[in-house]
Amino acid sequence: MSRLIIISNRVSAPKESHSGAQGGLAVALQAAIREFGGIWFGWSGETVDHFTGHIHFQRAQGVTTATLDLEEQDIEEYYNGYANRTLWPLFHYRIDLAEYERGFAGGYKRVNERFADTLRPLVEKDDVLWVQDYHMFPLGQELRDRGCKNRIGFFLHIPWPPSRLLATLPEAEALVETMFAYDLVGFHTKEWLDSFRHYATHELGAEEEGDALTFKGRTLRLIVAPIGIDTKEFVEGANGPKARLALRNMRDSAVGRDMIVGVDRLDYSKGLEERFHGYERFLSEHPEERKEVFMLQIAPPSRGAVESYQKIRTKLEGLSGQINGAYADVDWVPIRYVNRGYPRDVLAGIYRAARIGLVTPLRDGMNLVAKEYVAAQDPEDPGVLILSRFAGAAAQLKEAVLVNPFSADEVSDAIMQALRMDLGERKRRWRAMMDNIEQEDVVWWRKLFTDALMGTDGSTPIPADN
Ligand code: GDG
Repeated sequence: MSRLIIISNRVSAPKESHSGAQGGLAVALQAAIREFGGIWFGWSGETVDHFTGHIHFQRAQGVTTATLDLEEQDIEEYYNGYANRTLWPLFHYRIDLAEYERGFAGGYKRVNERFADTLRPLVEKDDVLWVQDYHMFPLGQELRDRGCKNRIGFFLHIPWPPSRLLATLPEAEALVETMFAYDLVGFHTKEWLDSFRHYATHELGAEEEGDALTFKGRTLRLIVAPIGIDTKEFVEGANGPKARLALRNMRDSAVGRDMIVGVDRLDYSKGLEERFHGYERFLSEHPEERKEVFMLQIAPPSRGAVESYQKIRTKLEGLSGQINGAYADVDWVPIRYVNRGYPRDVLAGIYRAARIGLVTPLRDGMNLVAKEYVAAQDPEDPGVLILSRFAGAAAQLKEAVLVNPFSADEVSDAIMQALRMDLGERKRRWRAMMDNIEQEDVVWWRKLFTDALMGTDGSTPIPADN
């Protein structure tokens, strides 16, 4: 059997098992490494003065991780720079925020070369490699340039932008060309896959045949593989003691009011500003509802070294203050805005306490919060998910109340619709969404991809050195 080598920017080693400490993706990838043997390879999170290529090996609970330290300049140019100031905004359709700097592009290439240089000697003949996400687009090509003939797959966790937007990136053509180093490329939705295919065929001139694309003699296969959550673990967590305690505390503090919850990394792609405006529209249009509801927005800060993240943070602080200033009363505050993270099982209890899950990204590869909110609900009295049409999750969770997150009116109407929804309809919609979340969980996703990559899904196997 082939070993599986997973490569991503950051690596998650298994932690001592106390429930809900780790996200579903980390657990699923660790399980894959346990099943196939192999390594999880990536950046250690540490910086050093001079890059040495020294690899830190660790083994915990049957999972080997191999990590590298990078230089401060690497992190500035590759991580804070090209990954999070160039690619992230562009791939979330925000070319107004995307910064195109040669220095970033250079640092990004250098780090991918460093990854390839250090990883190459670890790769054995029959290993299968799986590269994760936008930090590592050119890694496959760098490995091929170093003689690596193994099967290599790539999965993109964020959207793929329309060709006309991607074309604004100076390195667009070169970047897409390097994708042909992979044997298999996966996306969360058909929409993202189609955008990639459009660029490859229309701008690059790749040939299309079924789910395969060929360019300059190399063929890659495309696959839609929507990621799920660790549903069983999450439902168990939601029924566990910590979640129950959190649920009780939330209910006590809600004093009979309906809670609307949002949980997001503090990121402009998550549509928090627009969400606040939508909620404000609801408050202004329905004065009779004001003290009947409140919104809890949990938003742990992320990528604080990047200016656009500092700006969105300041903006949201101002906006939540403004809304609270305009509407609050001595015994009621409309928005509880919290800039910190909570343990997963506490989150589960909070989700369950909420009558409405408000998930309104402007653009999102998938969005796991939407799935977690549904999974945490009480089957006998489930809450309502309001979900952006522009999240990848909308392709699966069709029974959510789907909204255009840019429209304050639609968000406001959806809140009203959710508050009025009777138990029968809430249960029917919840059951339909839960069926999907149970079937297409994170293990299903992982198998879908690795089976396709290893050729064990009944599709024509990809020749190892095509
Ligand atoms: C990228 C793509 C895609 C949030 N606050 C806390 C906390 N979280 C957890 C959530 C959820 C995760 O973080 C966020 O996942 P998302 O999917 O919503 O978003 P991204 O971080 O942007 O992830 C996305 C994903 O990759 C997977 O492919 O779905 O589209 O952008 O699990 O629960 N967790 C804890 N405390 C918090 O306060 N413990």
